[in-house]
Amino acid sequence: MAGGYELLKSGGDGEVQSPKSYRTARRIAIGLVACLALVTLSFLHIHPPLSVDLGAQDNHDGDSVKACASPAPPAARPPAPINPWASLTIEQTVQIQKWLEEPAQALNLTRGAISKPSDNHIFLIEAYYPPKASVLRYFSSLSSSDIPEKYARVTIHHGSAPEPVIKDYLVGPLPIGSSTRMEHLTDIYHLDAIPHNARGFDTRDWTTPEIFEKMAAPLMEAYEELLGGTPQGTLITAGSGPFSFDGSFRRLWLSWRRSTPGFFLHPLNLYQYIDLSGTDPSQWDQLKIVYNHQVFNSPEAFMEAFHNGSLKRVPVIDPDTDLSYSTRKRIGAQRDLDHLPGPRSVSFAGLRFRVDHDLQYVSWMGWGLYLGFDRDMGLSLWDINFRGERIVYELKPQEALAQYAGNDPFQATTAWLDRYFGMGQSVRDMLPGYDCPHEAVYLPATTYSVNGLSTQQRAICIFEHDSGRPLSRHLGFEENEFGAVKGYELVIRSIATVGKFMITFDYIFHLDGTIEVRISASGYLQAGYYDNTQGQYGNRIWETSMGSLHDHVINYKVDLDVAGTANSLLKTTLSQESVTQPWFEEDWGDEVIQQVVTREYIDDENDALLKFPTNFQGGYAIVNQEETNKWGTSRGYAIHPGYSPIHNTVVGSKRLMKNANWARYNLAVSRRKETEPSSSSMWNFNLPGSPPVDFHKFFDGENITQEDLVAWVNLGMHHLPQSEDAPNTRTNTATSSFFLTPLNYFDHDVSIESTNAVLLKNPEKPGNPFTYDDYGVEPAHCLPEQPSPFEYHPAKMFDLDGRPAPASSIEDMRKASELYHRIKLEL
Ligand SMILES: *[C@@H]1O[C@H](CO)[C@@H](O)[C@H](O)[C@H]1NC(C)=O
Ligand SMILES: *[C@@H]1O[C@H](CO)[C@@H](O)[C@H](O)[C@H]1NC(C)=O
Ligand SMILES: *[C@@H]1O[C@H](CO)[C@@H](O)[C@H](O)[C@H]1NC(C)=O
Ligand SMILES: [Cu+2]
Repeated sequence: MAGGYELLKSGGDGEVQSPKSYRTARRIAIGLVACLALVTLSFLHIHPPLSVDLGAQDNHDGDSVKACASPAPPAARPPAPINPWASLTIEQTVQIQKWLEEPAQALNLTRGAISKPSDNHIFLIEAYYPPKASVLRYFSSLSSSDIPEKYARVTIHHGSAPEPVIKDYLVGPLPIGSSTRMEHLTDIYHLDAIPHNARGFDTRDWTTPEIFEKMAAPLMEAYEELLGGTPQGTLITAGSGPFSFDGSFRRLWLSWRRSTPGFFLHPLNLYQYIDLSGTDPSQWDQLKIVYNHQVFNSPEAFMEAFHNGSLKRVPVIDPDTDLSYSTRKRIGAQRDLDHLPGPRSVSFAGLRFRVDHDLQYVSWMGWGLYLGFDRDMGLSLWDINFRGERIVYELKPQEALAQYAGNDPFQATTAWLDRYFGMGQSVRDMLPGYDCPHEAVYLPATTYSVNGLSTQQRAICIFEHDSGRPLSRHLGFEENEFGAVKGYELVIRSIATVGKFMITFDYIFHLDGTIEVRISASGYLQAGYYDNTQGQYGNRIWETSMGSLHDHVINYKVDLDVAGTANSLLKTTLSQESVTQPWFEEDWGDEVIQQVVTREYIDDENDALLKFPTNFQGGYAIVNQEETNKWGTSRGYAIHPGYSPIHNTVVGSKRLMKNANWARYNLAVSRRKETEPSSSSMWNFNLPGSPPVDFHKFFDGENITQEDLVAWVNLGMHHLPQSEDAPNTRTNTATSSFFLTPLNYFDHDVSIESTNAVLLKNPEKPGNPFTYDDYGVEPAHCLPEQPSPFEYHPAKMFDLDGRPAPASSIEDMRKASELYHRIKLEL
């Protein structure tokens, strides 16, 4: 604001400004005072006399700067008094846990935190979403007898079964009562039971003594000499995945890293392939060791070569080497004026969005929606309405893959599917003022793990911001042509940290009915060990570190309901034609080459595995053929590519096969089914050959014309890391988005309804300023509340009986957060 705005002065002729623009100048001056006040607010508290000065300024002006209204959001008016997608409360979860542990259920359970692979334990308890039909019935009747029954999904590791296996169960109806039953949940999977070798992620795998004894102890001497450290000291290890092809084994490559801040960027060149199959750790084994491109089939062979002088060695890095390139500590000279805090956004007239904290319902400018949150993928959006019509029933991330390349066994075999690790479970509190603006409203989320329940108070943030550009504008001279609509947007955000890497999930609502779905990535790379054989697979970023080439692809479920649930898939193609017309003169000839649009409906689901056309000549939309706008055009919503609309480069890798075949396309459209709720599952990661959810099986030749449809849309990035990825990847280019945007859905652009807009009128006399109508919405000014001091708290933990648990140690917090990237082998 203070950034150099000056009223235009017309030459040096001293022309008198109109009273209106004079007032504007005064307003700006007052605003400037308010901004300065902001900067000095903390000071003010200690030095009251300053505020007297401020008051004096105001009195001088004739009206005083009042304190702004509290930035709390006004109460929301959800369409129903319940959220059908609400997570289970801690009490509900504990009640289910106790019920499952009753002898009547005969599950022979051991509590997760003390269980061994050969025990039965509960891996997950969470809400299971009700069928769409029952939710829609309830929303249209709002009769309490139509409230959908609540069910939980429970995952149990049956480690003590003769054939150890993982099973998912439905438990309900809830609350637990005489009618509560438990049934094996199979109809949403393409496998009856999940092989135990593909079981859920558990950091306690690394506390098993056999891991240290068999994998690390025999190599101790070599670690010190070749890597310059020991597993108890300056080295840590990391595991790559997937761990299995079809569940017949559980094996992974370990690679070593220096234990230093930003250890992700300090890989070393020793790799060990280990076998952790089955539930008996005494059977676990070490299969291969690779050091500096030399391969050994046993620790004995490796150690023999190490001792007999035949091992080709790489010099160990000097212990005094400065490793700080991988830290986030500020370096360099301070830039000009960077000692001042930058601008911050303040809603001077109070927040303009409504939030129901308990129901997790949000509304803004004609939009209304419910939020959900789960272990696997975190935040999801439900029943998204705009101006009284449902646009989207469900908008939910499904899976996030990252497939690497390299000339070493670790990078070359890594193909993460992050749902396995629990992207929702890996959400931590946001940094207020940094991750979201100061006035953002935060919502909590609670997830279940074998170690207990964890609540993040700031899992989700919601804020409105000024995009800084008008949504529409025109300069004109006919009446009512000249004006602009401000480009305000509502953002709903959550940030998941999966090991090394953060994904910011944004849902951005626009005034014209557009929803922008965007991800941005940051955090550390999974760096590879650099030597001169690695150039084809990335860029060198340090002495012995490289950024390894990889693709990210993130899949979303978009259940659009465009003017109802009967929808079709419209394909639009832009191409070129030559036409001759009688109306041309000989000068140009009678042939014209021009663009032409063709439209077709894709009827067959098998033809709905789609890529965007070259040069984006055309695209795809979900339309209702039976509902037209005023101009007779079918009402639709387009799936409009945004930034980096890529799909996976690699097809046919054994490590990403049937478990992620959604990643081959930009988008795909299938008939919506309760038995196909998701394109992936947490076990898909470790079962590329026979996954529980095989996306291609959704496409079985059904007619998708005027049916309830789901679009499965991919975002992503071809990530060829560079030296500027150190210390962390930057969100400005590591970003991807798509838009759901009205396509002949309305008769005209509805953002013209906005009163945060201006309409100009020609001056009556040449030289006078334009007059204008601001619809009575003038910039407000007041003294904003002082931003809360920065604070950050660890997650609140509860044990499986619902009691507050003692605060986690930093080591436990690290284990839960750094996953397979920092395995501390325990002695
Ligand atoms: C219960 O599980 C334990 C392992 O936790 C196992 O040793 C025992 O045999 C199981 N009991 C039954 C009845 O299956
Ligand atoms: C050293 O040990 C390796 C691994 O067992 C063996 O292949 C090689 O022949 C040995 N070399 C000498 C010189 O003994
Ligand atoms: C699909 O269904 C629509 C509407 O019922 C029908 O017009 C069309 O012919 C069907 N397509 C095929 C290939 O059966
Ligand atoms: Cu990346």
